Order: sequence, then structure tokens, then C-alpha cells
Amino acid sequence: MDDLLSTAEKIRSMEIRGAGRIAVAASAALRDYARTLASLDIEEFSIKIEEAAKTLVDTRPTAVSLPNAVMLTKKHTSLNVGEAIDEIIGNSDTFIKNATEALGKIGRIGAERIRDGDVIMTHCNSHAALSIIKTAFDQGKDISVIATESRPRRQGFITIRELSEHGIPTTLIVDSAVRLTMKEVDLVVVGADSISVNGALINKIGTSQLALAAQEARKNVIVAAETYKFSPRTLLGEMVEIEDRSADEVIDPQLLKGMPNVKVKNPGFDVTPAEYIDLIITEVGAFPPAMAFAIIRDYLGIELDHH
Ligand code: RI2
Repeated sequence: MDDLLSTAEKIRSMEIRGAGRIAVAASAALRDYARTLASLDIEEFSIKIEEAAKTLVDTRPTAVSLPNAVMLTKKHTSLNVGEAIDEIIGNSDTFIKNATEALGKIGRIGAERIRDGDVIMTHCNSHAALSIIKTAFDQGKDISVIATESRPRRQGFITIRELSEHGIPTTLIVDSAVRLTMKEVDLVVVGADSISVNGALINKIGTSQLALAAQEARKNVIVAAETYKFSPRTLLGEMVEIEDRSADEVIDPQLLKGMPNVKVKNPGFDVTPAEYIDLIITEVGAFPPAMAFAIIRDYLGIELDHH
């Protein structure tokens, strides 16, 4: 349990971050925890797995990759604990293998949309979005990137380091320079924390202003998202919860001393409606956002876990 709690804490504190990485880390943690429960009977085993699943899912509310990964990993039908553990190990290995391969496939499919000479704007740090950009560059396309800082956690710094190490010319801008800079951009490529059944994208706070500025400037917006970032529970009418993070990420609390009338809000994500999105690149193809239901039905299943 200690290892599982430690992974949960790393996800909560964002030491492990990015919708894809938290999903893979949670799946591996649940798999390793299951291995420690061999001496239990099947009822106790299932209860412990459910508790562990909840601990992992409760760490961060927005990225659906996390509950999807946990849902796919924890499934077991055998009444024999040894076999149930093997099922969970198998589920996790499959999930992690698929998640890893998905990044390469998204890169190859998405790179088709990038032309020689393109200037690409991206936001925050998305491994799926960067896979597209790096693949296009590796194909010999002469591209450059404009990366936003992505306050308050500044994941844009991770992005510019990764792009620089890959040899891709990159310009860093502050988030509020998005609209002014959009005229230099050919294409916006961002990742996803969740995609709802109506095709809306939930991604790092500020994504919707990139999309708004792109639409105004008639530039395309492409979303890079593995199929496990689509949200089956939105089929039940559930809204994706927007994580409210600590005010301390925005401003040092010391600086607020003597300002009793000020409060600080720090929403971690925002919602970009489907009409601002041209294409969602998944590992099984490039789809318009209107296809979100079909992706949920075909790749995640609509027999929902009512917990
Ligand atoms: P990949 C991140 O969330 C960003 O919002 C990013 O766009 C999204 O996850 C997807 O990232 P956070 O964990 O899975 O930084 O494509 O809050 O890496």
C-alpha cells in the first residue's frame, strides 16, 4: 500500500503529471498493489482493489485518462485470487503497451496535417501534441513552434526544453501574448485531459483562448488525444470537473498580506467547445469532434461503472 500511496501523492502534487503519464503511473501502481494481495480471499481482494482504485482516482479530478486507466486495469472476473491478480497484471500490461504505442501512432497520423514551413502554436506540455510536432520535424519538415508559458505551473518550460533538445526552433511567449502572436501561426496543436461526448475539449487553463484566437484568425486547431482521454461518464450527463488548485501556485501568500479583500482563483483547466476544434488525432485515426460518441462506444464501451 505504501508504494500505491506514494504514487497517488506524486500524482496529486504533480511530480507525475500529464494526462497520459498519470494514467500509466496509476495503472502500474494498481498492478503492483494487486501483486501484494495474494494471501487474501477473493472478497477481501476485490474490496482492497476498489479502495486502491478510489485512492488513485481521487488524486486529480479532471483528466479522465486516470479513471479510464484504473477502470480498465482493475477488471477481474475469476473467483481465484491468483488468477484475478494475473488478470489485473494482464490488463495493466495491455493498457501501458497501448498507451505507449498510441503516442507513436498519433505522431504519425497528426504529422500528415503539418506542412513544410508551418509555425505551430502549442500550450502547456502534452506528450501527445509533442509527438505530432516531433514526428513532422523528423520527417524533414521545416517547422517551428510557439510555446506558451502556461501559468501558473509553467509547464511551457518543459515543452521548450523538449523541443530544443529535439532541435526544433522554438519561441516562448507569455499566455497573454496568444492573440497578438496568432497571426504568425499556421496551426494550433494541443493535448487533452478529457473529451466529452459532445466533442468539447477539457485541457490546461488557457487552451480555449488559443482556440478562440485561432478561430478569429482562421487557423486550424488540432487536438492530440489517445482514445482513453474520451469520457464515457459524460454519456450519463456528467460534467467533467474542473480542478481548482491552490492559490499558492498563483501568488506567494506573503504578497497578499494586508489585502483582506482579495481572493485568488486557480482553475487548472478550461473547456473548448467542439466548434472551435477541427480535428482530434487519436491512435485509431483523425476524427472531427462530432465523432466523440463513436469513439467512446467503440473503444471504451458504454456499459458504465456506476460508482
Ligand atoms: P499528455 C496536462 O495536464 C496538460 O493539460 C496537457 O495538455 C494534458 O495533460 C495532456 O498531456 P497537467 O497534468 O497526456 O499538466 O498529452 O495538469 O502528455
